[in-house]
Amino acid sequence: MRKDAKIYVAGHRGLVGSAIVRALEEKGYHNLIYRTSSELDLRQQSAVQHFFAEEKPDYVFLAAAKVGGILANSTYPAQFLYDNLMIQANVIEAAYRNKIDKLLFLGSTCIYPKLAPQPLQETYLLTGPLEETNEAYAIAKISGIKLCGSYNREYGTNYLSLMPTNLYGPNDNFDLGTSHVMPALMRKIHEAKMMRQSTVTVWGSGNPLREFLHVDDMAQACIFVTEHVKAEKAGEFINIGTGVEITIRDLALLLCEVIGFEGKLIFDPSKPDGTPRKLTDVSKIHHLGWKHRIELREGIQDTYQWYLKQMEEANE
Ligand code: GFB
Repeated sequence: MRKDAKIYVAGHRGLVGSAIVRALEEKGYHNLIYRTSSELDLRQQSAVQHFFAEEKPDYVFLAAAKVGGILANSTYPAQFLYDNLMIQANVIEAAYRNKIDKLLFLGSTCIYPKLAPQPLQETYLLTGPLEETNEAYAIAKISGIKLCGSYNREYGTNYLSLMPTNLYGPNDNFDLGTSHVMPALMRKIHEAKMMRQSTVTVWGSGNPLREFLHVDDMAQACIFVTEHVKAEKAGEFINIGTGVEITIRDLALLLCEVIGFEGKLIFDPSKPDGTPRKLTDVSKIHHLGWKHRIELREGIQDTYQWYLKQMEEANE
């Protein structure tokens, strides 16, 4: 990528999009373009076609998506399926029509079958039934992978798909009803400490295993792959993760330690556990030359500092 290449980051205000913008700017890319969702509704085909025809970007990072935690996924399946199908179909087709050099599509490891062998190798896609709590989202993301692959096969495009494990970091969604576990527990534990409460409620049994990747590592992976990997070398898609997992219970305990909360954890079995385990096999991305840098404790400390700063600014 030339430093003056015109790069469109779709979803630039979200967790991943904002990290990609930060990382691109740090690396000296200076011709970035973006639109808020009120300026450009990516679900509207003609608006997307018009935007691409006018701007003609060289590269596209497709980080715009309807996302959320386990409860949001199971409460709003229609929105998760429709919005994501529309966004990705419109952007991928507009990229093709406007001869974009390279497009990066981002999915999630929830595309894998619920009970797939662990760690999850890329070849396990579509080998079994999906986890029910996020089936709609997973079907949308599998369609996105297949869309990129089909355009590559039929039209010779260079569209790559990355499947990150559970991400966290600055600019995450901290709304307790719709967020993922990391921001939800960070907020709950912080608030319990401030209010001198003796307990914090953790959803589910605490037994599910998850793998967490700091979003700044994810942004580095996105840029690395865009700069160095061709779609034909990547295969259908590439897992991005740390290859290290932790139970939700131990994650909660680690958060308590970093935040400095000494109360007790209470588990709420009325909330879903979701998939029991989803550990990525990261050999493919390691083989291509990328590895994560930020370990979990350090990443949580960094995110908590960011969270405190946001709280301070909001109270000023
Ligand atoms: O992060 P999370 O919402 O999503 O939940 P998934 C992970 C685990 O943490 C589940 C538990 O077992 C939750 O029950 N958990 C404990 C909590 N306390 C909380 C809490 O306060 N809030 C939340 N949200 N969870 C999502 C998928 O799955 O992960 C998406 O629904 C996507 O499709 C995303 O793949 C990365 O890891 O279960």
